[in-house]
Amino acid sequence: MADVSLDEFLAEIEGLRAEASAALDAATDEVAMEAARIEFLGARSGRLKAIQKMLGSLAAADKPAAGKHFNDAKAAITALLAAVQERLAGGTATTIESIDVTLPGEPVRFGHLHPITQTIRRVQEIMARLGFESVTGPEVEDQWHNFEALAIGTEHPARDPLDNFYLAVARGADPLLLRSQTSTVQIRVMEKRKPPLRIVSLGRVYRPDTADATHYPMFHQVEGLLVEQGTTMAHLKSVLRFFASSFLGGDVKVRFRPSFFPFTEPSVEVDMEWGGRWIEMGGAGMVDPAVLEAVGYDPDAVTGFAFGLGVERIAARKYGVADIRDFYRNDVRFLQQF
Ligand code: FA5
Repeated sequence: MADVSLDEFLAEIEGLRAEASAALDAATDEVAMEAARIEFLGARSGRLKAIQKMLGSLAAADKPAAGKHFNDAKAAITALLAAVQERLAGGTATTIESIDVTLPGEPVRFGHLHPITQTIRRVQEIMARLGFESVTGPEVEDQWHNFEALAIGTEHPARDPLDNFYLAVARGADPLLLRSQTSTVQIRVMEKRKPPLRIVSLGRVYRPDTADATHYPMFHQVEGLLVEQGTTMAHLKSVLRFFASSFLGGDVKVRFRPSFFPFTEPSVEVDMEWGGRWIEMGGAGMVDPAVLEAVGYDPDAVTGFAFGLGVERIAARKYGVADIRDFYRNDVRFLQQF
């Protein structure tokens, strides 16, 4: 027969734990703390020791549970003692270090995508709604893709070394270059795929232009290409108008001015009117039959249109930026506005 029931034992333990906690909390100096330690944790006559002896008087079945509670209580009182020791060692410092919840918090600063990256993604989204798939091409190009396949012959001034970044690396006899336009991607896609085609390509291009408010030696273009049966200039204008209205918001007028590009016929300059001002955004036209032939398409079976716009120019227009060089000055005060 057990002399002590489990309930009695547990009540004993809880009582001791509460008393120890109160005594240690109240200890304001080393002497009081040491007295509490001896009273509760003392190895010979501590009160915990006394309770431990009671364990022997419990029924065998209750011993594991009782033992566990005993160990928990001992660990808790020991931890409390360590905390009091730390509190007393730290002196008054601990009270002063407590947190002043009335102070304003430190604001967390979030970054965001560069306005040109945001513009690129937005353009891709808008064009996707018209079924234009986003594709990319290399920035280091050969002369076939940058010029020849686009009907820009050897004598054309656009190939002038002063107007291009030619590299000291050649493929065959022709030096490679940093592409001067994204029209290269038109060729790369048409060489690999059969019509119908709707693609859009946004990426960096390079020209040794002197930097000013509307020019930068590295800039981005958005190239669009659609090749399908029965395509006309009217489709081109509708797509550009939809694009401009979606991108800039509101009703944007699109104007074509006659122009010349070796790879489109007819060719036009694309101006957009928004907020009362006309701005040149890029070039466009119907894909020249010579280009369709160069990539193995039948110009009698399909027609297509292509356009190329300056991304910095359309971004500047949208955000009211007067000088595109601001996009590349890395001034956080400027960039965080977007
Ligand atoms: C072209 O590059 C043609 N590939 C566009 C094209 C595509 C025509 C498809 C027909 C069919 P252009 O050289 O005009 O065209 O350049 C197009 C646009 O790029 C310009 O209107 C302008 O918005 C932008 N651009 C040109 N040079 C710079 C520069 N240095 N810095 C910033 N933007 C520029």
